[in-house]
Amino acid sequence: MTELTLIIGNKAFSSWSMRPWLALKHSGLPFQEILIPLRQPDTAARIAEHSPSGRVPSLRDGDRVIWDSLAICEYLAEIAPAAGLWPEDAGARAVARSVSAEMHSGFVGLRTHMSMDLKAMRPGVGHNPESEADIARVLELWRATRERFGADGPFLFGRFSIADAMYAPVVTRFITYGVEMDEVGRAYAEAVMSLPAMKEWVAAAKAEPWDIYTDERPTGVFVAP
Ligand SMILES: N[C@@H](CCC(=O)N[C@@H](CS)C(=O)NCC(=O)O)C(=O)O
Repeated sequence: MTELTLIIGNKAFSSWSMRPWLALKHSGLPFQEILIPLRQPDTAARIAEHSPSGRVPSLRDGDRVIWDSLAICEYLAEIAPAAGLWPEDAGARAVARSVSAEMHSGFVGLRTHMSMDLKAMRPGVGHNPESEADIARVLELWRATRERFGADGPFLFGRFSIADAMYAPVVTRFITYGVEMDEVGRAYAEAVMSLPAMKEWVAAAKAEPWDIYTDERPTGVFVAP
C-alpha cells in the first residue's frame, strides 16, 4: 500500500481541510500531511503542484490524486471499509450522505458571515438573517439525526461518521461566534470537541503563526467549552 499524503491549508482557517483530515485520522490509515498556508504570495503556485482545482484539500495515494473534501471522504470510506466511515444501514447511510452533501453545497450564510477561526472568539459577530436561518437548519438537522439514528453513540449517526467530519467546523463556528444551541446541539458540540483528533487539530491551529482575518477584532482566544 502506498503512503497517503493529505495536502491541507491552515488548520486555524481551512474548514474544508479539517473534514477529510478528521476522517483520515478516524480511518487509522497512516498518512503524511503537507500544510500550505493560505493567502501567501506563493499559495497558488504551491497548491497547483498538488491539486488540479487550485484548492485544498487534496489527497495523494500513489499516482492517484483526489481533490475536494467530500470526494476524499468517500475515497477513504472505500479504501478503509473497516473504519465504518458511513453508517452500515443503507437508510441511515442515505441520510448521512444527504446531510453531508447539504453541508458541502449549502449554508452559504453561515460560511460567509461566520468563517472558521480557531484562534478567536467573536461572540455576536456575523449574526444576521442569512446566518441565523442556516443556524436554525443546522440545529434542526442535528436534532433530527440524533433522535432518529443516534442511539449507538454521541454522534449524528451514533458512531462517528463522515457526517460528523462535515459538521465539525460548524461546531467550532458556533463556539467562535457565540451561537446559542439547544441541549441536543450542546451535547453534540461537546462530543465533537472531545474527539482526540479534534483536540489535536485545534491545538495545532492555535499554535500556527499566520493570521488571516484582521478586519474583525477578536474578543478572546478560542476555547472549547
Ligand atoms: N469544494 C471544495 C472547497 C475547497 C476550498 O474552497 N478550499 C479553500 C481553502 S478552505 C482553498 O483552497 N482556497 C484557495 C486559496 O485560498 O488560495 C472542497 O470541498 O474541498
